[in-house]
Amino acid sequence: MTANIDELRSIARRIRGRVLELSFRAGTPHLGSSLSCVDMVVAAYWGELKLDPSSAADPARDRFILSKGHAATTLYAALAMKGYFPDSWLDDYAEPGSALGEHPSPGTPGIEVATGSLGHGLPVGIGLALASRIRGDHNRICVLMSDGECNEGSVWEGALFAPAQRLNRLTVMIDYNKWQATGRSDEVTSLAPLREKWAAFGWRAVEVDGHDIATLAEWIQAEPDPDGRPTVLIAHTVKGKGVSFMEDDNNWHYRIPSAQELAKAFVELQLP
Ligand SMILES: Cc1ncc(C[n+]2csc(CCOP(=O)(O)OP(=O)(O)O)c2C)c(N)n1
Repeated sequence: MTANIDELRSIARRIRGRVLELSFRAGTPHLGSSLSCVDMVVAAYWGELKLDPSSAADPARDRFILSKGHAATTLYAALAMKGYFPDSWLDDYAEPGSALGEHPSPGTPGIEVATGSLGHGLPVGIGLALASRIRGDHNRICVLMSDGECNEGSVWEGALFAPAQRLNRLTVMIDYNKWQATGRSDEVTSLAPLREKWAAFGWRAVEVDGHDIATLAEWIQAEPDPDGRPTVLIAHTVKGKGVSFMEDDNNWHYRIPSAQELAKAFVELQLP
C-alpha cells in the first residue's frame, strides 16, 4: 500500500464530503448507503489493486464492481480523485445530459458494469473472473455488494458457482450495515448467520470491521486461497458512517440534507 493510514482516512473524509455535496446539490437519495461503503471503496482503490486510469484499457486489469449501484456518489468521488475524469464532472452529477448518472454506467471512465438493479454485480464479476482464468490472466476481481442484495436469488446462484469454479482471484465485500430501504435487513428477510452461510457455500468467509481501511486492504490484496476458494468479507458497517446525526438512522436512505445539515456535517468531518 503506497498511502499510510492517515492519508487513507483523509481520503475517506474528503470522499464523504463530496458525497454529501453531491446529494445536497442534485437532490438525490441514498446518502446513508453511500457513506456506509466509503472505507471499502478507499481500501479497493488506494490499496494494492491495480485500479488507475493508465491501466483502464488493459484487458488484464484488476476490476472493481460497485454492485450496490445506488451508492454511485462514493464511486464517482473516488474515480475523480484517482484521475479517471476531471473533478469538474461532479458539478453536474445527475443532471440531464451529465456524464455521471444517478447510477453507474460503463459510458463513464472507470465504470466497468452498469449497476443499480441489485443482484447483478456478483454474477458479472464471476463471469469476468472465469474469463480471466480461461485467458491465463492473473488479475483480481473485487465486487462490493450490500446486505439487501443477499435477498436476490442471483447472488446465491453466484455464491454456488464461484467456489465450484475455484475462482480464488475473486473477492466480494458485503456492506453489512443491517439496513435496507424500508427496514432492518434481518426483519425484511433474515440473513443470519451470514458468514456461516457463505462458508457453507464454499467461500473463504471472514468477518471484518468495514470501516477499518487497513484490514480491508490487507484482505483485498491477500494471497489467493490455496484451496481455490473465492473470498467474501462480511464487513460490519454503520449506515451513514462519519456524520453523527446520520449514523444508523435509515431516514437518510432517502432524505436530502438541508444547507444547515450539510454545514454541520462538514464541521464534523473537519472539512472546509
Ligand atoms: C432489483 C432491485 N430491487 C429494488 C431496488 C430498489 N432499491 C434501491 S436501494 C434498495 C435497498 C437498499 O438496501 P441495501 O441493498 O441493503 O443497501 P444499503 O442502502 O442499506 O447500503 C432497494 C430495494 C433496486 N435498486 N434493485
